[in-house]
Amino acid sequence: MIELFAADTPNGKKISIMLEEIGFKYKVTKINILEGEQFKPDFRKISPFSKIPVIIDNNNNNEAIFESGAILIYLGERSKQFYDFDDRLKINQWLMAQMGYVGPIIGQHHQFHHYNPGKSEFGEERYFKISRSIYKDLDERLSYSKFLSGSNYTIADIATWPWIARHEWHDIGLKNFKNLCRWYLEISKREAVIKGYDFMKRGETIPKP
Ligand SMILES: N[C@@H](CCC(=O)N[C@@H](CS)C(=O)NCC(=O)O)C(=O)O
Repeated sequence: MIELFAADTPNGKKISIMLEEIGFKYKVTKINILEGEQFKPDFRKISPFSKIPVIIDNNNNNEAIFESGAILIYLGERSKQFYDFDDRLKINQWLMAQMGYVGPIIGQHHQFHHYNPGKSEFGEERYFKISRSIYKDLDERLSYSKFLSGSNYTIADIATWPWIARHEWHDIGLKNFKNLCRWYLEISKREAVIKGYDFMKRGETIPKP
């Protein structure tokens, strides 16, 4: 059994989707980040930066793992799924690009454009512009590659997809990016993605482009 500590955010959904994909049994412990539960001393013992997601693997000496990219690699290695050893070099690049660029930039776009509009013209413009170029760059990649790291669906797609699933907040127009849209819709149809998307069991459905 895996215990998943998460909130209902793109970083949380990465892990619920992966757990659904690999078919590992898991239970969700909700961390209410709006009420500051991430700062409680017990949670900080397993999450040094007070962030979700974190997992504890009861089948591996209760190992606790933080950072969504590290968790995806761990689960990929444990399950031998979606993280093919021979494709590691490519998968790692697309995974790290998500962790270090796509997620943090779109996260800032959420902050300035969605949550706090009107507070900083500079912040709004900057992250809108870079998020738009992320859509464009992903679209270009997907014009000649079926999935991000190549012809197979991998943890790089699992890490990136939940961020694009927030496309309604972005106001960039997913529909205008034909290849990104194709990739998004193809992944949206997967049973594990549909289930993992609604891991908080609130009846959430995947937003259409
Ligand atoms: N690089 C981290 C980022 C995690 C992260 O930023 N989590 C957010 C929710 S999506 C969080 O816990 N925020 C609470 C806070 O910043 O206080 C990862 O990918 O796991």
